[in-house]
Amino acid sequence: MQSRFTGEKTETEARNDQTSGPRYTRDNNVLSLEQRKFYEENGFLIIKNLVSDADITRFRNEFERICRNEVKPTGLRIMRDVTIAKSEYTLNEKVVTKIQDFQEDEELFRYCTLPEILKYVECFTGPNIMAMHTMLINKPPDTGKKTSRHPLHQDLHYFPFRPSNDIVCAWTAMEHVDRNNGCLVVLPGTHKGTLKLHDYPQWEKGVNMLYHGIQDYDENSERIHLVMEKGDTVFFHPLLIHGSGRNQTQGFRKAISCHFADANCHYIDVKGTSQEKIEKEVITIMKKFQETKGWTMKDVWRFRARLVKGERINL
Ligand SMILES: O=C(O)CCC(=O)C(=O)O
Repeated sequence: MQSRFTGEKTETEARNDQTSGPRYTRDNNVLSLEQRKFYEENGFLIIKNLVSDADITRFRNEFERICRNEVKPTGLRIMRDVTIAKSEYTLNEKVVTKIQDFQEDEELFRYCTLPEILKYVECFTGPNIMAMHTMLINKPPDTGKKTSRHPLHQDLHYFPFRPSNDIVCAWTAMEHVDRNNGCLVVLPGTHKGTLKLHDYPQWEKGVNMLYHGIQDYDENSERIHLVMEKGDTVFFHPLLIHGSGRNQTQGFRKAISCHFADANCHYIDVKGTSQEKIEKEVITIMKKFQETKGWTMKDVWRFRARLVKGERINL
């Protein structure tokens, strides 16, 4: 296999051609052999106590300012839970389930530039790093309708760029998370599979916007619930099947995350693939939020993407 751009094999292509040895991590003296082996086999890796309490307090304060409408960053999308989306119109922290695309919010975007985060990201993406997709998730107490669940999915379903092995998500717990407040649940090793068909699950009491789930996965697969403390960060592969359960507490479970990609990744055309439907849905939603007439999925992603280290290449 050869790079379309230079005619030579890229590092990723060389790694992907290997029949043995590491495919998902790079040797840059940050990860121990044991950590690399764990990610290679499982598709995720938790680094304890990575983000400071002071930074998490700053992210929390900025989130609250956004919820109070005191700051309105360009491009930011505010999502509400399906059970409260139509009943409460005043914006406040209790109706917001998630904010997406905070790349224009200087304070929140600091998360994507933290040296302690990028140091690990580089182990998966290499030195030229793009921040592609940002979220602060505020999982609300479940109203009894189980809509606070996030169905099992693969993040690659939402992404029109490849190769998948050069993309990684960093997800940082902003407080203690466990099964009670709906921590992440992962199916270890599923990053070695392919992208599966996704659609809205048939949940009786409704599903949140864009919460697509995998239709067929092995019900007997091992599941790991990621119990984490404030500041702990999990790095995971975009094909890893994951989701999160109901929040059965009265608190709002918060996490901040960013998907990073090697700037050498390239956009793909999703027409005719299982991602075509999500492309149409995302574009329709974007049109409601800003002037994006005639935009393709690639335009949407170019608008979101920011260089955080090295050189901007294809994305
Ligand atoms: O934080 C969560 O509950 C799950 C987030 C997630 O998997 C996603 O937004 O893709």
